[in-house]
Amino acid sequence: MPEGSLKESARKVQTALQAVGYAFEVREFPASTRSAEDAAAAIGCSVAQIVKSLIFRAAGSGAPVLVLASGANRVDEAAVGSLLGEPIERARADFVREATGFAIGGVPPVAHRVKPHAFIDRDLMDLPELWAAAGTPNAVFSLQPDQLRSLTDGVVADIKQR
Ligand code: 5CA
Repeated sequence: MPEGSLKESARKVQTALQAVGYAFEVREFPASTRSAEDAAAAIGCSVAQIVKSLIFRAAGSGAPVLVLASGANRVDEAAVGSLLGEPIERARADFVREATGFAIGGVPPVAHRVKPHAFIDRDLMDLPELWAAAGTPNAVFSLQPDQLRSLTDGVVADIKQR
């Protein structure tokens, strides 16, 4: 889709990706991509290939923490807290918007207002192609696991609930 026709928040993501040298194409779908299940259905990929960009709040410092999890997994918050060195808690919607500049349902892995600490679910690294949100509940882009790592400076770890 031509960049000029994207919604403002999706264009912000497209521009940020291009600025760091990636030729990713942000795609908007008529159907919702608000949840991992919605996104997988709209794209025609597996739920596991969807990158959930989840925002937590470090309990002590109040810093935003980005957890990039496979759509098929639930996050073990205690494991992330151990890696970070302080407990984390689920962020409220207003904190998500404040820290990232995006609303829940469209939070991308990149282009956040404040660059967060990032952790990547190891399961994502085994998949050839991933899809992540691109700023709105209808926008996504595809990328490879190594690109997710370099874009976010995320630490790859075992962070899923077992
Ligand atoms: N666009 C899709 C797939 S790319 C997407 O953003 N999925 S997501 O999983 O990364 O984001 C939705 C997540 O937001 C939910 O899994 C849930 O963890 C979180 N969420 C939903 N409602 C709230 C809320 N009220 N407060 C905090 N987090 C919420």
